[in-house]
Amino acid sequence: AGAAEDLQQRMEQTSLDDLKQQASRQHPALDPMPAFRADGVSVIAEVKRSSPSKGPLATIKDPAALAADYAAGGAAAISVLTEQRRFGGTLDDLRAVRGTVDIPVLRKDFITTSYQLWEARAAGADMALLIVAALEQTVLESLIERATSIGLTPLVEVHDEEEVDRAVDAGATLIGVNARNLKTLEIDMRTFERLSPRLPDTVVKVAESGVRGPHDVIEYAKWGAHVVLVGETLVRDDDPRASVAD
Ligand code: IGP
Repeated sequence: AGAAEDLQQRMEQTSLDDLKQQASRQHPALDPMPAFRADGVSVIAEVKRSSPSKGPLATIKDPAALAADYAAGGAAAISVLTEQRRFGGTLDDLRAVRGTVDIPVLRKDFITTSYQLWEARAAGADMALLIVAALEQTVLESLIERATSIGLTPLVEVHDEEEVDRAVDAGATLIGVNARNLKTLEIDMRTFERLSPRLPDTVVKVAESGVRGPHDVIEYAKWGAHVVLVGETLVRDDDPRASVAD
């Protein structure tokens, strides 16, 4: 059994109509873009229990408390991994975080269907991740449109030149360059340096993965990042609140 079966099971349990009902009871989605476009580099702080490369990263007893720490440290948004099999996350984690913070929340998962976008909004997410490498162009386009019509801001993830062009062509305005190669899981921050000039000035640029401390944030900012997304370093931190503030 894999992620596809998990999704299948959720679809049997909760109809699309039910999700739409739940979504209509949520507060309207928050728009992260004004904060991202403001001066200075913004931080998206991630709730990440495990990773496929390293296994369990930290015992997160209370995702909501961790997210509250991130927010108190000045995070512009919270990312919640909701993928169960490789990252140990759930939509319940996202719901818990949503109930606690009043900044935008990103659903970080392998989203391939509009059902998953509705799940995200029904759980209270404001943003959803779309990974270009996992989606055909027509599907990418329709998911960007659908996300936007639901009120979600799509964060469109790329890893090479061709994917940058596909993201831009599909109309993405928030684009994340993942320094981690999803096939080899190796991290190379210079992927962002290389791809950043290829992104139009109108796009908000997010540098994803590989941040070990303030020095790396400064490096990404120097290369043109408006936003950095930090997971492992923060979940392992004894004082994530102070580290976000740094
Ligand atoms: C965070 P890191 O190196 O700070 O833990 O990385 C984030 O970029 C990473 O979790 C991530 C990810 C993804 C996870 C980026 N894109 C896609 C799962 C799926």
